[in-house]
Amino acid sequence: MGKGRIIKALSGFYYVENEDGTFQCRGRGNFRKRKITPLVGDWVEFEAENKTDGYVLHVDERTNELVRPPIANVEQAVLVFSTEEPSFSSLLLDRFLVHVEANNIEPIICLSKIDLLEDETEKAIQLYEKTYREIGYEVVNTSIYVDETIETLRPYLSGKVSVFAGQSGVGKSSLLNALMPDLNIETNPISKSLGRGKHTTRHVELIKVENGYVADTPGFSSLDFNGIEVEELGFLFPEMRERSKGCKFRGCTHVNEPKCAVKAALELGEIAQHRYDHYVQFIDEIKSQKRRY
Ligand SMILES: Nc1nc2c(ncn2[C@@H]2O[C@H](COP(=O)(O)OP(=O)(O)O)[C@@H](O)[C@H]2O)c(=O)[nH]1
Ligand SMILES: [Mg+2]
Ligand SMILES: [Zn+2]
Repeated sequence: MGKGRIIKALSGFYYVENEDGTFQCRGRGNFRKRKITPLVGDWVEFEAENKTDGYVLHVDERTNELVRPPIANVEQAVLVFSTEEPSFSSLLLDRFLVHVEANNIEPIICLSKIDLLEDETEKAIQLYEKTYREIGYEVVNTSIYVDETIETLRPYLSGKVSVFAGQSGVGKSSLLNALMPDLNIETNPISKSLGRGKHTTRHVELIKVENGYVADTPGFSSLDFNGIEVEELGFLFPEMRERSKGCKFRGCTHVNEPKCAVKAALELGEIAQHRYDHYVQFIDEIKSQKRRY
């Protein structure tokens, strides 16, 4: 009997790693009947007489579980947003941040391709950086052509399980290659990546980096607000979460209620207007999603 973490799942096998090495295991016979599906990232109990004939006996409780990619116990998400090509979208960033917060995952905001940053957009980007830092988020700037920026990102991956998330073309795969040159993950020039579907078999795997792990597939394929309630949304914006204690009404949604501490902070400029606007937009989306089902 041993304890370990599943780092890869492929063709019915689970690859469990611990300090003694990696063990190829099958799921225990009754898992199927009990509807237990071990996931990459799971902590498990297993038994193995050798490195290739093990059995996963028990799956520990998960801190979270992503559906696509199927991976459990993710601790950190590196949210990659290019400053140019594609240009920076604070709306999309806020959407990602809400999902990360809802899943109990620590975000790192990575502003990529800073070598392409134009003078006209630089000011705006710096202002965003300041806003997000003040909220309490970590922000790093990267360019795959500037080694020092890659080295600033590296320590953040230490000792954690991370996923890289973000729009297609922002440079996720390129960043992973820059961090771990042996990986050779395929990257796509933007113009060619559109349209043609690739038919490579995908499996999820955790790759060791900086005594942590990185999932080699992008996290969060779906960004709808399924499962997030209107009353909950304010708690997923850290700058609102703190201030909502000062609202007159319990369960204040910070939209039309009087004596709202969040709106007061907005008036004072302590909460960024774009963050609040996106919050209101997400509230509307949640409400119209509810109406549809
Ligand atoms: N100028 C510049 N281009 C980059 C950078 N990182 C990635 N790219 C380019 O952006 C395109 C998309 O990169 P890729 O890593 O495939 O993005 P992904 O879809 O997020 O995995 C490729 O043509 C890369 O060469 C960067 O830091 N600077
Ligand atoms: Mg990629
Ligand atoms: Zn309020």
